[in-house]
Amino acid sequence: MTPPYDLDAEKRQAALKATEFVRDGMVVGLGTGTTSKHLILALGERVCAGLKIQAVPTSHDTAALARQSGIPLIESDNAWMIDVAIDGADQVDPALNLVKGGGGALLKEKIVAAAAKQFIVMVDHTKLVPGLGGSFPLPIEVVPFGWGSTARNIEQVSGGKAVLRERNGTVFQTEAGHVILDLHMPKIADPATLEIELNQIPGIVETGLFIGRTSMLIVGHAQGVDVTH
Ligand code: ABF
Repeated sequence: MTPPYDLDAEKRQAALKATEFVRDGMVVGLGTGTTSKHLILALGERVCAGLKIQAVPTSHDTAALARQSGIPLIESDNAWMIDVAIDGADQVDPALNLVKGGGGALLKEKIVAAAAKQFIVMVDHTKLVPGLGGSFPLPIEVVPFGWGSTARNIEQVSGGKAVLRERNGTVFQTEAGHVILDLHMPKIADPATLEIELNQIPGIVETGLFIGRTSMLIVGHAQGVDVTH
């Protein structure tokens, strides 16, 4: 493959493939991001054609698009049993570990992935990396109180640089009212250990590391899709 790539087409192909794993009667976790938009639109068409599903959205944007597309939603305070959650990712390593949260929805995304019997990840080919970190910082959702102190603790544990996320000159706020620290590290040598260490720091709500959660990876590329179980 040589540039320029049609990454949106790759995402769409991956999303269309993912819809094949959604069947009548399922409760489906709907991810957030541009790849998930393709998924929601395609699932909406199938719902209009008679597919019977209920869905749990991972963001307000996803909920709005799902409603517009005719997909019935389950309210967030229900004790759902999710059959399959389908979402995008920012990085995927060879062990199918992920960095997620570039869009700021990592908390709901992880809750939904953790509640799902199966977690399907859809990406364009540029998301595949030999190791996590480097080109993409690790998003970490933290409570606003004492965020500077939390950032310092994160830097001590990781050896990286934690940067408060801003959008259009103001501090980015998540749907849960938290802030995001983007942790820049040249390489995350041991993602599983880093996740455990970060989770011990007070103030951290959730990290964008998704370790050992991927049941299936669908990668879009110029010639079609690759599926890895
Ligand atoms: C969500 O959307 C996030 O976890 C991730 O940041 C992003 C994936 O990117 P894309 O817009 O390419 O689907 O899944």
